[in-house]
Amino acid sequence: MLFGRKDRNPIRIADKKVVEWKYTTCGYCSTGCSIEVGLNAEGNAVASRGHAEADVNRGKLCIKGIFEHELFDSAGRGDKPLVRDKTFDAYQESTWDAALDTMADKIKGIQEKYGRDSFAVVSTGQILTEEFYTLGKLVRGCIGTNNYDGNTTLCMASAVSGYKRSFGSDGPPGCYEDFDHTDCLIAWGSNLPEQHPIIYWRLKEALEKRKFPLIVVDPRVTMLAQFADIHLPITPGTDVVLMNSLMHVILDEGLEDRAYIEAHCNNFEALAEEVAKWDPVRAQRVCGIDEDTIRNVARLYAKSGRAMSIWTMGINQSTHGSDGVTGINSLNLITGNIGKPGGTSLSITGQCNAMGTREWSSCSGLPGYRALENPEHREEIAKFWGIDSSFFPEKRGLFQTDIFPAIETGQIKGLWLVATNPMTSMPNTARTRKILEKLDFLVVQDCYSDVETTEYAHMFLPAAVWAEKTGTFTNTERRYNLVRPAVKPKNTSKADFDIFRELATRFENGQKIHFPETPSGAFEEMKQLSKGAGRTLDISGMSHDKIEQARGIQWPYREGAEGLKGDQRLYTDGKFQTENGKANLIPLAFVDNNEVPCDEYPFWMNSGRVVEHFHGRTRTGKLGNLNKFSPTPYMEMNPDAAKKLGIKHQSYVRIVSRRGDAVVLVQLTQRVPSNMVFIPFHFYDCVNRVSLGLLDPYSRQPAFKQCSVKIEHVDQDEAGRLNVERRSF
Ligand SMILES: Nc1nc2c(c(=O)[nH]1)N[C@H]1C(S)=C(S)[C@@H](COP(=O)(O)OP(=O)(O)OC[C@H]3O[C@@H](n4cnc5c(=O)[nH]c(N)nc54)[C@H](O)[C@@H]3O)O[C@H]1N2
Ligand SMILES: Nc1nc2c(c(=O)[nH]1)N[C@H]1C(S)=C(S)[C@@H](COP(=O)(O)OP(=O)(O)OC[C@H]3O[C@@H](n4cnc5c(=O)[nH]c(N)nc54)[C@H](O)[C@@H]3O)O[C@H]1N2
Ligand code: SF4
Ligand SMILES: [Mo]
Repeated sequence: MLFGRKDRNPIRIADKKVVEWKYTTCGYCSTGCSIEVGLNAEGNAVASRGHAEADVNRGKLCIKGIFEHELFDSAGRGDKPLVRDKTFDAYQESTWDAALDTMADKIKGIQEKYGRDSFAVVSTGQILTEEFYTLGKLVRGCIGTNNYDGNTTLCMASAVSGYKRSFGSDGPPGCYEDFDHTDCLIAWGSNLPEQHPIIYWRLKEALEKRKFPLIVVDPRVTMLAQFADIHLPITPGTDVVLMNSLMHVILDEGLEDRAYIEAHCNNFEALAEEVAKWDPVRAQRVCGIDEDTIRNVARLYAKSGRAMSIWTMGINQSTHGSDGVTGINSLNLITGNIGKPGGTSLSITGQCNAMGTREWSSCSGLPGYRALENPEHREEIAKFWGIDSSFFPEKRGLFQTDIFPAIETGQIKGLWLVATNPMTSMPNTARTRKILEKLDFLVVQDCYSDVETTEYAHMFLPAAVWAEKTGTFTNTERRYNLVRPAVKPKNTSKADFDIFRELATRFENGQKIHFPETPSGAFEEMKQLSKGAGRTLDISGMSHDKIEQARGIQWPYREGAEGLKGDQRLYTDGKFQTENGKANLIPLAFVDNNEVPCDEYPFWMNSGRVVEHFHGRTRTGKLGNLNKFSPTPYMEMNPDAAKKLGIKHQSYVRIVSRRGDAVVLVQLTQRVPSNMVFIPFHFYDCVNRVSLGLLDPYSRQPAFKQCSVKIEHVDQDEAGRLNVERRSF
């Protein structure tokens, strides 16, 4: 193929000699793009392209998706199961059978000695839904520990909690197509162009066809903020105050949708009483947005016929994360903007299958959004699995962020980590390290043996990566999409699905419960469990083949459904999953409990992501084309603040908090205000050495985005050497 003028160095795109394209779904973010992986005659993955007929991405992929095929053979993949008696002894290679025998024995030993809940399991948002369902069966039905959670507590827990408090159930009610209908959009703490590039592309396309105001609430001038009509650089951790004040103006000026409130909402008077306290004059002093802008935005939002809000970690990762979500929901409820095209409250999910774990993993309850607290639900699942319902606990156990402190206090002695790397992703690395070192038995199950947490484990189980396996992911808009294997599992790595099944046979209940041999068998069970009057999470009309044919189907999609489209929106009839069917308006008192800048630690430390990398870089750090664009741990700093401290662009500095310190390269930029620094969290031994992570009272999610730091000069040569060491994975 030739591009450009023929007589002047035309760019040639190498012919990769693809003989077959395999349908699958991207394994990074929750956008849910349909991908085709190209195989050459030898069966090697050599190219990736977006699927032109997929509704989500319509042929597009972002920079991570384009290089997905390079992943299978990337460095550091696990080869064989590894075992050792003591942390820091040399690992011995093992067979799968021997490793799983040891694992089952160790779990049983710990449970016999210290009780069933003394062994904990923390999973992820990154394995397939059928794997989640199977893991749930194993943990809830066979191992029987109640201390079972996922890394989604670091990510989506506030959204889940807020949705449940407002609407009586989890499940994002909107869809990407809402961009095509809305008249006003507020994005709260969400940087779509970098973190969900293809959702951003959908938004941009909608904006090109039909202009509507885009309002971005973020203390940083993110890429999305640069494109916004109005940017609200909010004081960190004060979104709830802004929400209260927006609602204050709306009620004060009579801009609310009275009919909708009366027909579909509980508790309006209590909400009105609280927001009455937050006139813009008072609110501006707390949230840093001037009173006129607050009034202007409130009027824009309430007067546009259809308004929507989206949000991501700027809201969820906060000490008022769950409250913030209910605040956004209330803003939409009082303006009648739920369940209608362009009027919605849509949390933008994080990991590729953060939705799948919420739906089916049994982490915080039982499969299909069932609750441990509900005796009928316990009975129903126990019967379906063929065990006694008394085996289940009667309320949920600890969240991930409470499991770790319970290891510290000795209540929990053993831990199994499935597809999560707390050494990089949990706040306060020094504390995390000490906690992991305290364990009698730690198993890490990951595709990459060089993941940092393996250093503290007693056993490493090599898992297959996403497109070496079969199953489904659910994306941000409740759409099931299909992952088909493009290649075989590398080395002796196994699909997580098979690891769970094989471990289950080693437990007593594993003999009683049927574990289907294939992911589609597990999918059939999920379908059975999803059926029922009034269930929104109904997938009974789907099958793997149908999902592929449709390139993704949204739930609910009931048995006998015609066509290949599920419901685009929830709550279109204004009926919610609460006792009286009405949504709850929740008054939000503001509690100012963050670690705020002071004389000694004068900067806010904010953290997040860049487009090229995904989390702890186990994948993107090894792909040349991604890593070369963002090879170094760095920190955004305002030039005025730097000048005062005598800090130069591209010099190294040490950031210090009450927890620890880290050395980073400075990038001077106006993206951050003069009292804030921003650091991507992708690098090990960096931002989370410093972070605090106070917990939200409802969701137990850490406030990764707020703490205070000071900045010190360091020896440039020494820091440079340290940095090179850190980059070489
Ligand atoms: N390239 C890439 N994409 C990803 C990921 C990745 O690692 N890399 N990870 C995926 C996952 S799991 C997730 S959860 C998402 C995260 O997606 P996003 O949440 O969009 O990304 P972040 O950069 O973590 O945070 C978003 C913004 O929150 C802002 N913020 C900080 N404090 C506040 C505050 O007090 N109020 C408000 N309103 N905003 C605040 C930050 O300045 C930041 O710009 O991305 C997903 N997509
Ligand atoms: N400071 C700060 N810290 C943060 C955040 C922040 O914004 N700031 N964000 C938080 C958020 S939102 C999140 S989601 C977490 C993410 O933090 P982690 O959960 O630690 O995320 P990853 O680094 O993606 O770790 C997932 C691991 O699973 C492995 N893996 C991938 N696919 C598979 C598979 O199919 N099977 C198995 N067995 N393993 C697999 C990967 O190799 C990787 O090692 O970080 C949180 N930490
Ligand atoms: S936007 Fe997300 S799902 Fe789509 S290609 Fe990029 S990383 Fe993959
Ligand atoms: Mo996340």
